[in-house]
Amino acid sequence: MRIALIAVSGVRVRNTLLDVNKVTLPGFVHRGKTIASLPSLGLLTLAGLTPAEHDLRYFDMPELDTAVLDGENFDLAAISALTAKIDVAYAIADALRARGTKVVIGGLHAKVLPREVARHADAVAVGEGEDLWPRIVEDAARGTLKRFYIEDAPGTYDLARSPLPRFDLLDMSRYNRITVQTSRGCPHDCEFCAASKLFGRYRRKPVDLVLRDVDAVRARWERPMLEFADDNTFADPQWGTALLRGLAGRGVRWFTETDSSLGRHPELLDLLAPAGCRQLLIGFESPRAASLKGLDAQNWKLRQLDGYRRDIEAIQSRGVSVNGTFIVGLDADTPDVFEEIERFVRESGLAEVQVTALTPFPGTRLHARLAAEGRLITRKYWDRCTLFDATFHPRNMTLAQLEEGMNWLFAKLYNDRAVAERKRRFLAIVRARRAG
Ligand code: B12
Repeated sequence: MRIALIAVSGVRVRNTLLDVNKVTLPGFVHRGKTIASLPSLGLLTLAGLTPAEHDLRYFDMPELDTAVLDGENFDLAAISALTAKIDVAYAIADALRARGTKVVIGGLHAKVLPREVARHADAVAVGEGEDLWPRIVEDAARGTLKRFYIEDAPGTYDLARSPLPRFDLLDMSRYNRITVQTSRGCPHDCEFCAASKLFGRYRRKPVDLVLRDVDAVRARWERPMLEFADDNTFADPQWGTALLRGLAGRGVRWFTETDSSLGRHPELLDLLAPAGCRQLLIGFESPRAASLKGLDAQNWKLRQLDGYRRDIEAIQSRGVSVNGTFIVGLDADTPDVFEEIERFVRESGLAEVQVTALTPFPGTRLHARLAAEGRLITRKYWDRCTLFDATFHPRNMTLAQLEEGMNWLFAKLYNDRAVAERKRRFLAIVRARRAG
């Protein structure tokens, strides 16, 4: 068969909460541009599980653009999409099916809303693809494709069986970063999290397999910049230590997401920079205790709050910058929370910051709760699941106050001076470290 792998990637921001002029602030746009071109690791992983007799092509299609498929006559198209652009995925699927190509759609949105997705696809992959895809390919080749392919035990795929993602399908000149996965899932259970639903239990990939993947990228690209497609890389410090030891000396630079507990593991911290770690994204979520209360089932984040500044300092003093992320619109957020976040960012010395609006992705506990409380603005708002759009009524402020607050905060955090000041402070730490 001729198989098209189509990633509906790129970023999407409709900006119902942000004044578009302010969003052109350089500090904000820079990160957006940096990540926007990432390819889909999910599809490259499935490609690694496809029998060699099939002919595979990979496409990034951020918008409907089936002209690039003209004259190609694919038998099967595998589409990977997230909630924010599921409408684009549907348009691509409809266009391909009209040409007689069989379409299978998978990814997070398909996992939680398979019946909606089935209206635009011949088959829907519900869950992690590694066990489903070989069955789909076999059935498609035989002409016996089923409507739904559902994983037997959700969120339990053993990462020790992970295939080598087919990085060779990519035109490397198009990408400034590549994703590699080292772990899946997260031990915390935050109400808003749209990933743990799919990735279930926290699982680590054996370090030798991570290194195999990293080496495959290195073979095609000198000194690559990697993003680990993880939810919480250092949740297990012992395995994290082994990972860092393995990465050291490989000449890679990388970025990943983890939680603030890393700041309390000195041995791990000392290994970060030598292993190529450039930046860690950490979800602090809020500097306000009341807003953190009940965010996760164990109140884990609330219990970390007092240590946040110390953790940031511990990590950054090792020459690794922290990109702190904050959520606005949490239930205990009042209109003065924006100033509180700005102050925390300034005083903590964070090198980078991201602020997003609380977003009830379908399938999350947050979505179920806000729907039950009658607080969703509309029943269906998938194209607003961007993290920068209004989707529900906050509890302790109006929508207008949320919008004004976000605009104020963005202007404060992302103007040239504020960005340069954060950079200057971080560079001073790095220089002092080199000198000492
Ligand atoms: C890297 C990344 C990106 C990259 C690349 C995305 C991509 N094409 O894969 C970029 C920068 C482009 C991106 C963009 C966005 N992202 Co993003 N991103 C991630 C991140 C950190 C890792 C994704 C990843 O590589 N995972 C590892 C691979 C192996 O998993 P996977 O892609 O899900 O694939 C597996 C299964 O889903 C399944 N599968 C997937 N597709 C298919 C298709 C078929 C046919 C089959 C059979 C199976 C299958 O099989 C795969 C193997 O098990 C995740 C966090 C996370 N944990 O997923 C957030 C995450 C996916 N992103 C998120 C968001 C919100 C966004 C943006 C909306 C941000 C924005 N404002 O623009 C945009 C989405 C816009 C769009 N295009 O729709 C949310 C999505 C929530 C949701 N339900 O939609 C996540 C979960 C982060 C979070 N916790 O909030 N993102």
